[in-house]
Amino acid sequence: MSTEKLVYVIDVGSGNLKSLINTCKYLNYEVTLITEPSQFPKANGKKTKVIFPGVGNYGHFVKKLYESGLEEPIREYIANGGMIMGVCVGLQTFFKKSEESPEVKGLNYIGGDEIYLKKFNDSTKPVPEIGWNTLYGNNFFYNLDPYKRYYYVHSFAAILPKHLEDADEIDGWKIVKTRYGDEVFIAAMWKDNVVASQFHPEKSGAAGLQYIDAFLNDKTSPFDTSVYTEQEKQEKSNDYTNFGLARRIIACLDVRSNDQGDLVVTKGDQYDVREKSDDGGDVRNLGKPVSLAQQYYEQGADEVTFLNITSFRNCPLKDLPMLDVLSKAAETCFVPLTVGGGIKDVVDVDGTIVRADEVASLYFRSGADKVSIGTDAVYAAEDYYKNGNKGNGQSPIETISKKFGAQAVVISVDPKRVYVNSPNDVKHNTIKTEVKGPNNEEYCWYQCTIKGGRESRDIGVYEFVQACEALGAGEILLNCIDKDGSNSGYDFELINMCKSAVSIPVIASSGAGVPQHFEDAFKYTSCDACLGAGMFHRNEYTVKEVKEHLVHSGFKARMDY
Ligand code: 1PR
Repeated sequence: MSTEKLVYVIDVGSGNLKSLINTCKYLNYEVTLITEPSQFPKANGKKTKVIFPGVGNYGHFVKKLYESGLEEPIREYIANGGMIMGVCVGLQTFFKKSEESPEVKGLNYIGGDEIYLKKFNDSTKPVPEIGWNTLYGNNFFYNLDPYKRYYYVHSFAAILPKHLEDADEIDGWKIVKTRYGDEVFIAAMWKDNVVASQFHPEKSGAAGLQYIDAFLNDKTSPFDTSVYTEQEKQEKSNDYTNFGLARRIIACLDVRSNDQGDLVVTKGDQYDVREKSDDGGDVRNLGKPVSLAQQYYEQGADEVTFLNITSFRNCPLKDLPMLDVLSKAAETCFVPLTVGGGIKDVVDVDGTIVRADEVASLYFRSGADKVSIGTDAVYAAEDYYKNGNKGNGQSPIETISKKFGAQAVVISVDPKRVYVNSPNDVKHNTIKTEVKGPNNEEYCWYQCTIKGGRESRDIGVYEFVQACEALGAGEILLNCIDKDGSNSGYDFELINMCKSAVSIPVIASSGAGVPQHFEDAFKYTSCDACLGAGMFHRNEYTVKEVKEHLVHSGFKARMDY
């Protein structure tokens, strides 16, 4: 094997490792993992390439770096001129400190006591920043492009003080910036043999692949933007109407075994996934999960979500069917992948208890970026209120969030609308609705269900999502059983109620039937992303058509795929 085609990847248990390995392999590079100092290569100028990926909690990550004895070898490698690329928390580690974990010391290559990792202001925008943002500045490098979008998922960033927002260089580092709402932060930085990005290039589609390829092949110049027409520049540029983020479109695959035992993508009407027939009907088969995921990636889906909808049935851990699906999909889909269904403490066939964070870890190691929790999140929220608005530290939300970061924990909620005559009739948060009930009721609340809508619980969505946010969730996937599979558009009242309850991002789901429904959701609610399923699986519309519709209607969408 020629040494030029080898890249080393530092492995301190980071969640995005598998995705980075996949991108390097896709770019025809062999990958060698570094888990201990002896495996560190000797710096040999441009010939040695090391990638330093990080995700999740800064303190947890940096502590693991020190514990594994890799801090000194990294410093030595850099001092000797070896090429290294930091990703996300990998970039953050080059700063002196982070508000996230003040007790932990970073490598301190840039920023000193003035620029370090600070939490975004969540009173002005959703935090974490999750989605596709642009870059700006006057000092681009490594094929980075101001007209492309890159994927971010983080609550902390090297936020620049106001007087430095126009800077293109700091402490001898070239910097490229990103604006998220009212704050500007360092998105990428380059000095000599070290380059790093806050965004995830391994999840940034073609734009991210170009950047990693440039690093691996020493193409230090910026992308040549003269290839764009003025109209293309206009369409691709950022107008900051959505804090800087493109309108995010997610394709969702509900996966289960059919009666023949094959794993298929299905889609229900109000969660009933069987064909209508007198004898019960077969499970609807709308395709194979991996090939559909690939198809949606190519159509420009900004994320793909897989839900194992029969996860309440117990299954030996090693046979978890979605592990293989994730692992294959992650080989060619370079956008964020979420997996849900069965993220809970499980008892394996031999009686061993496997904790939810270990189950989640199996998925992350297979290529998932986020896990979504349904049923167990409802139990956790109920316990939270019983416990005087406190977590017990043991729920899947808490354990996964602590280990992998809040951004990796999505809560998938399956609510049903319940009508009441007056807000005083129930203890739950109600709304005055424009869609009156069967007996002309003017109020409703949204009741949480578990086990795919099979069981209703005594907790409303408003209270539920607040508990989940407090326990450490990073995003809400807001389904709606009444609207699911109806092709009649999203439930705006539900979305607006949920948005008013939390400051974490909310994904609108259930009811999309035509591109106009996505536009309406972005127009009439402040949802952070829209998810669609049936209309894509039935080939009625492509993801690309939805995005073109949005752009035509004046919304910014990621079109560079
Ligand atoms: O409870 O943590 O094991 O997770 C189970 C997961 O499976 C939950 O996320 C739950 O929402 C999901 N689920 C369970 N049963 C069903 C079902 O359909 N019978 N699917 C189900 C829920 C919701 C969306 C759906 C949209 C958009 N699916 O993902 O695809 O409603 O559809 P549309 O655009 O066609 O209207 P746990």
